[in-house]
Amino acid sequence: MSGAAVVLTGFRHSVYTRVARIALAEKGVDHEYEEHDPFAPGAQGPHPFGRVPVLRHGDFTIYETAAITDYVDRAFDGPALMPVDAMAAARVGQVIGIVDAYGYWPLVRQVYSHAVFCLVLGEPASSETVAEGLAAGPGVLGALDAVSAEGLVLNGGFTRADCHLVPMIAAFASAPQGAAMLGDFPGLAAWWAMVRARPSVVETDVPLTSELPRG
Ligand SMILES: N[C@@H](CCC(=O)N[C@@H](CS)C(=O)NCC(=O)O)C(=O)O
Repeated sequence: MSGAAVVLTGFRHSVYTRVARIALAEKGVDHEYEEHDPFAPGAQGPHPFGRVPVLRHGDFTIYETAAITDYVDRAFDGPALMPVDAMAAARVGQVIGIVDAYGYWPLVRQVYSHAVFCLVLGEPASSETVAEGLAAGPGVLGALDAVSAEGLVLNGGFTRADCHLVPMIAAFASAPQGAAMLGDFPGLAAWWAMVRARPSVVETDVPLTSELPRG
């Protein structure tokens, strides 16, 4: 089964797609990539809730990014993306939960979208929305800073926690206000300074341009 074709459907500027791409890169999984913009009007994709990414492996289809990275880690050879230690493994799940439940919306959909993405694409942006996202930032960054300071994960040993957190922090820190706020959390800032140079992180960094393919 692990020799079957692997196809990732995603959107080039999607942080969740980048999570999956980082996991695939870390495991060294050869795969095809299909572009699908879930925000395009009338977009019909393979995800029943209209999101990306979706992974196919032969006849097996999986969506929800945490399930995708779990599957990629278990189904393919390559370096393990989960710690063996029970506490460290629990922290990985906690980081993914923080990112999904409390981080994605303010850091990405409020700050990054309205302070970076919309400006580059010439789409309407809301400074109120940026302010709302920034107001939520210290709570999220503080929780993650505490995890990195503890040393179980986000400490140099690359795990699914890093896969899930990298795209969110990359997007947030691409806004000047986000980069400034990240500097207030030294543990997390040091983690980001280290991890951003990693090959899987560099090769999945898609530059944002004003030409956004639709479809
Ligand atoms: N719970 C989903 C979230 C994925 C998600 O929100 N993806 C965004 C792109 S980063 C998306 O497809 N958004 C489309 C929309 O909100 O309509 C997962 O973990 O995969």
